[in-house]
Amino acid sequence: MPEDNFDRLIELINASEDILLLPHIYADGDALGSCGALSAFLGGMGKRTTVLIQEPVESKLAFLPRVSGVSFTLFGEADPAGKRENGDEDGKVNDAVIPDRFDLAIAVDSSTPDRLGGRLRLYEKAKEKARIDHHAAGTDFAPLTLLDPAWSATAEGVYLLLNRMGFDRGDDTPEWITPELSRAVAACIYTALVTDTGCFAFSNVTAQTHYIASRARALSGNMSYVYHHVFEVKSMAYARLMKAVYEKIEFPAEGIAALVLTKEDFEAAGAGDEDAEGIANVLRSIEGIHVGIFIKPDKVPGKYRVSMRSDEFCDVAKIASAFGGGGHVCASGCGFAARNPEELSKAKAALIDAARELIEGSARSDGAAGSV
Ligand SMILES: [Mn+2]
Repeated sequence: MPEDNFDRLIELINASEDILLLPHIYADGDALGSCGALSAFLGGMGKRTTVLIQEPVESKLAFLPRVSGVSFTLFGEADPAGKRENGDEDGKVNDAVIPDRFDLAIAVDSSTPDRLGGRLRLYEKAKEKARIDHHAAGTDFAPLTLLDPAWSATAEGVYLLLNRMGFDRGDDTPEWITPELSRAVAACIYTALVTDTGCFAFSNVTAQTHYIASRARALSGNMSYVYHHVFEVKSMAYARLMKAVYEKIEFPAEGIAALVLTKEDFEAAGAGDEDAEGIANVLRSIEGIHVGIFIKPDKVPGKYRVSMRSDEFCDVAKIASAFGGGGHVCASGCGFAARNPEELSKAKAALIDAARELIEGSARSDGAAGSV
């Protein structure tokens, strides 16, 4: 990325009055935090900004508007009259409602145009378009892009951009950037970093990540609530579901934990798919377990989805691909159909056999690791 892309984007921002910020669909902490930081800062400059989101903000990130003062506008509810008069069949606002409104649209943390969902039309209608991102794999869909795959989060790029515009410059910080404004921007950036790095645990973390986090923390004050809300708080339905999880975990062979949750388990807990997030990791987190196999019902009746997790010792992507799925060495998945409990047990047994073979194979190829 040419360094002067920063300057070109700053020129576009300075020349714009009305700016559209678009996080990717199913916006995460980085997408929303980066947009929140940009929106707070640009708002402080006197720009009109709209952060247009495709779905309601996840409850774990609901604190962001409170700490940043930024409101997120839900696409489809941007104009209730428009929704009625000009809505698509699915009830969402179409672009006739906001025609040619924006001087500048910025796609944030979005690696491909698809990631903008139905808002792509609004992006394309803006007079000027840009993209800020950190995904190495993606499409170069914007006329101007700020992207560095070495950034742990898009928010690193946002910090570097805003820093050039006067943010966090110590005594040289312009007066219009008040401590309150700095606090709001910093809280958003810090949230983005915490979420995209798994609390600074992932391999994407660099010295620059820690530097920016340190600066953000210095400006924002205590941010421990981010960890609490994003990683610690679980839904009540998750808690109820966990009773079933611990009752039903099986250890069919050394190093293997297997779990089947049925439609009835979900119904009894009042839980949906979103409440089952992280359960596969629970299996892997048990001491001595190399492979965790979590089977849950698919939305399609008679079908099941399998999430597998492993330690470094086993490549569960091998099992997943043998069963028509795919994924990564330590996290992969597949699906199968089962019309009755017998077929479900058979499929589970086949997966367990595959895991057993995988563990035995790994033990043979690395004798010492076998006893880990
Ligand atoms: Mn990101």
